[in-house]
Amino acid sequence: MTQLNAGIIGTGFIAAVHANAIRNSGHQVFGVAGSSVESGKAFAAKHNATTVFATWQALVASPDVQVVHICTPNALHAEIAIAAAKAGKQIVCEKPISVTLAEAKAIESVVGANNVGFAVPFAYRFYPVVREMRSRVQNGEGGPVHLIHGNYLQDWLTDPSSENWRVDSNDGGDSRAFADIGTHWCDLMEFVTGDRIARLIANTSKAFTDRNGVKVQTEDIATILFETVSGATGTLTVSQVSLGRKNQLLLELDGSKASYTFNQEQPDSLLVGGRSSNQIIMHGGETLTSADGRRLSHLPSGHPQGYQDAFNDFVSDAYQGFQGKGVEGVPGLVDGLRAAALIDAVLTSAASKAWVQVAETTGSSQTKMLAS
Ligand code: SOE
Repeated sequence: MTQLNAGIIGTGFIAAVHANAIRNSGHQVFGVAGSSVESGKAFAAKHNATTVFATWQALVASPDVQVVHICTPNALHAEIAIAAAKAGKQIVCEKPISVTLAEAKAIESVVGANNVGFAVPFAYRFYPVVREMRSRVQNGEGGPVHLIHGNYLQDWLTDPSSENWRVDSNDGGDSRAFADIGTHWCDLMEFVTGDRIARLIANTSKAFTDRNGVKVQTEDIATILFETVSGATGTLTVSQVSLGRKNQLLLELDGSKASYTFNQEQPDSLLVGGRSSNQIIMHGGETLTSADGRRLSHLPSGHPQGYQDAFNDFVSDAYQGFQGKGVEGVPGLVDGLRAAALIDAVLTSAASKAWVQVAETTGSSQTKMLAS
């Protein structure tokens, strides 16, 4: 594997996670562009980046940068991704890849025309027990899945005075909670089951009508009922105002022979439910049955792997793909487009209070409203 030079645009929490993952997977944090030269310099010093670029445009244009990591507010993603694709760069773009489905399709068109790699950090796919869950569900061990349920709950926006660019639809887009974290849950569910949400009905709400004297335009909460292509029914609750839940992505799949529960706040174990007994499967080469779960178990059972470990493996596998050694399971542009279609469907349904068909992102780009 050749060491690649990465350029990171953005200097916030997730940019630091990207920097750690780039380094931990054997690549170089070559450059950074922040919202100011000062923020870039501070980030570069902390993450041993070689170069501080005055602007993201200069980073994208640099012949020394091979992979561009987009870690800015959502409203900038499409413009930067399109520029990076035109410059022939490999791209890692934070979710959501755009603030509209139309923008996502514009990215798809330019990325395809320039034949560059594109990965989206739906990194929860990279916990070993998630791969175990996927293997068991998709090999039929649990029987057909008839019910899918769960939530993604956080509490970091429960204080009405809490500030964040995501609250402003000009920076984050028209959806906040669902676009930010609901898309993670949907990606993980569809990745693990191999199924797809066919249609949904959504409700969104705000815990506070204004924050710091500014009228709130984006949702704190989304509740969704859905049906899948294979005929399963499901529910999802998304909230960033649920005190005590820090980052609780909970995915539960109920099949005719077994049920499976993954909780991101206890990511080392998978609960397998049965009629006569339940099992708790721990991560580890000696405890997991799936090759993928074992591949991603870097430490023996009982030595917890966490969020940064999963992110490291996301970057490692994505970079192998950028170098022509495609690894199955890396979330790519098609998954970013899928998330954009789901966001579009949730916003359309919440506005119309009707069931909507989730747009096929390989064909029509508009969500169709259905009679309920
Ligand atoms: C904030 O909600 C956030 O950092 C998300 O933006 C990430 O995608 C999620 O993994 C953790 O929470």
